[in-house]
Amino acid sequence: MAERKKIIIDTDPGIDDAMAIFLALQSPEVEVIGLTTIFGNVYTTLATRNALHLLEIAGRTDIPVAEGSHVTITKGTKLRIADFVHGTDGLGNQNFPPPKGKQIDQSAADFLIQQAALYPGEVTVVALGPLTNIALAIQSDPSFVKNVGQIVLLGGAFSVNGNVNPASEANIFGDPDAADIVFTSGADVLAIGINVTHQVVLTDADREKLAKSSGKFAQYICKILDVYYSYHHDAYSTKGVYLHDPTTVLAAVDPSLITYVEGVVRVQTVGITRGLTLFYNKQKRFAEVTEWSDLPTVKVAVTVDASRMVELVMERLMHS
Ligand SMILES: [Ca+2]
Repeated sequence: MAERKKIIIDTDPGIDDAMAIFLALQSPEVEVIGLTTIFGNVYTTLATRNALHLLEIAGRTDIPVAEGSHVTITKGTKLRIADFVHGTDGLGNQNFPPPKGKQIDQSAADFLIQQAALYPGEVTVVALGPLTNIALAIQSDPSFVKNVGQIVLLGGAFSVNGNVNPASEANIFGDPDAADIVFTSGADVLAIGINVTHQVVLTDADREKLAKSSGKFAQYICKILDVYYSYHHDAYSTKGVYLHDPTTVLAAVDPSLITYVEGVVRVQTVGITRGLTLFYNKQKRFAEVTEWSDLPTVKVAVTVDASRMVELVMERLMHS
């Protein structure tokens, strides 16, 4: 068997984060070598607690958890926390007992830097929350960009409306300055935006199937899904939920499930369009130097094999 792809999941669990983490642990194509935590769906302290809890549920306390930043890259402390989407505990208001384990002493950024240096070109960072930790790693170690294999991130709304407001997607909105650093860093970045993840829907019928399965991950996920379903029903009138984070994990597990285009992405950091991701396809050579000129390109996902993705999520959560 080919060597498994090493991945570190940067996460703010989060209901779809929980699904994504379990999915990664159930995917023989990848080896999860660590979790790093960030604010977003919940504050960072709770994200760490939830990450430890999820690994205990999975029986994978061998995987280290490194705690990430409590503030944005510009030291902002007014964070946008999406607990109204995921429950005040981030996991569907289930009031799980506190985890027994503890995070490691290293910070998330230091852990990312260390692992990328230890396995140059081999570590894929799957970023499922605001990009603060990744930007900190880029800023504090000039060799991180070259050492890291790929950064597959959930972020952006490319040619569609955002989900925080018409301009901005939640993870980018959480720390737009960090996102702009990551997109322009020169690292191998693959962005999965909500233009793609909104095509990957777990329907009410899928959920019933999950509930009937005896798989331990399927059972756990069905317990925490209520809040997430009600939010989607109220906000989008959909009979199902978007699988943002699982889609992003699967793009790392099997890149053939998506297609992408390449270009330069900049992030608006101020004003009413703060958090907007703007993709330049490089087709026109502008007469003037622009804020997109001479910057490294990134990959932006455009299509997805949604039915295969949902099938994989179902299979892997049920057979656990
Ligand atoms: Ca997330």
